[in-house]
Amino acid sequence: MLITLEGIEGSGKSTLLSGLVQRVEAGGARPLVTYEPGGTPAGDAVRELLLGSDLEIAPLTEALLMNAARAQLVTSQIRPALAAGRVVLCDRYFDSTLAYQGYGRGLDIPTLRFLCLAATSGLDPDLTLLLDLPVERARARLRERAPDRIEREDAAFFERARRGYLEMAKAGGRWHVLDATRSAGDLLDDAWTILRARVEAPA
Ligand code: Z5A
Repeated sequence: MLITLEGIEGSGKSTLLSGLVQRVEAGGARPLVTYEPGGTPAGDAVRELLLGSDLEIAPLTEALLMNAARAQLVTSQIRPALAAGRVVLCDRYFDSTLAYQGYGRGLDIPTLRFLCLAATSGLDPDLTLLLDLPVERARARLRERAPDRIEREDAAFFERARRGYLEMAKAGGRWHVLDATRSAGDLLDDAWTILRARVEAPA
């Protein structure tokens, strides 16, 4: 079972993820917990280039690098964990590319979907939790932190990414939208209600 967390930065994904991991582990499972971009030595090197550098990186290059890190993560970590029957919890996945490089930067969505399909060899999440939060609220939470290369974009960029996520979530199915203005404890309870039956179901 592949579970992904999505949302703009500061929406509380990492906080929710650590709470979910505790609950999944308390049930006796040994989940793979990972993130994008990164999660492997090669992927983390690409992450440093994408987020930690001041390099000028064109939107398509950015999308390709995100997918290069993703291909490594899916091949070397996620697919083997799923094959071993483990639950995988991933902080961001290909929906981030569609939201940021697609809706945010304006790249062609079908082209991005093709790149993501190649990078993941068609592996879709079973369940995606979207933490939805107004951009201003999210930015206020991160005010103390030095912004990385992408976080230096203006609010309009993140508004487009947020709108993109909400647009994608209209598809329903694997998508569950959580109101991220709620407290971290309430969010964890909401998310656990959605996940519990699935991760505790007998194999
Ligand atoms: N990116 C991309 O463009 N394309 C792609 O394909 C992929 C990624 C995969 C990755 O950043 C960047 O790469 C990201 C998208 C882009 N760029 N931006 N901008 P990252 O991995 O370094 O960071 P992030 O994913 O954006 O997450 P974050 O900034 O660490 O935020 P978060 O995980 O969503 O939130 P948090 O760390 O859990 O919480 C932030 C603060 O809010 C913290 O002080 C918490 O204590 C507080 N918090 C958390 N929950 C709550 C609630 N419920 N109420 C109040 N306060 C809360």
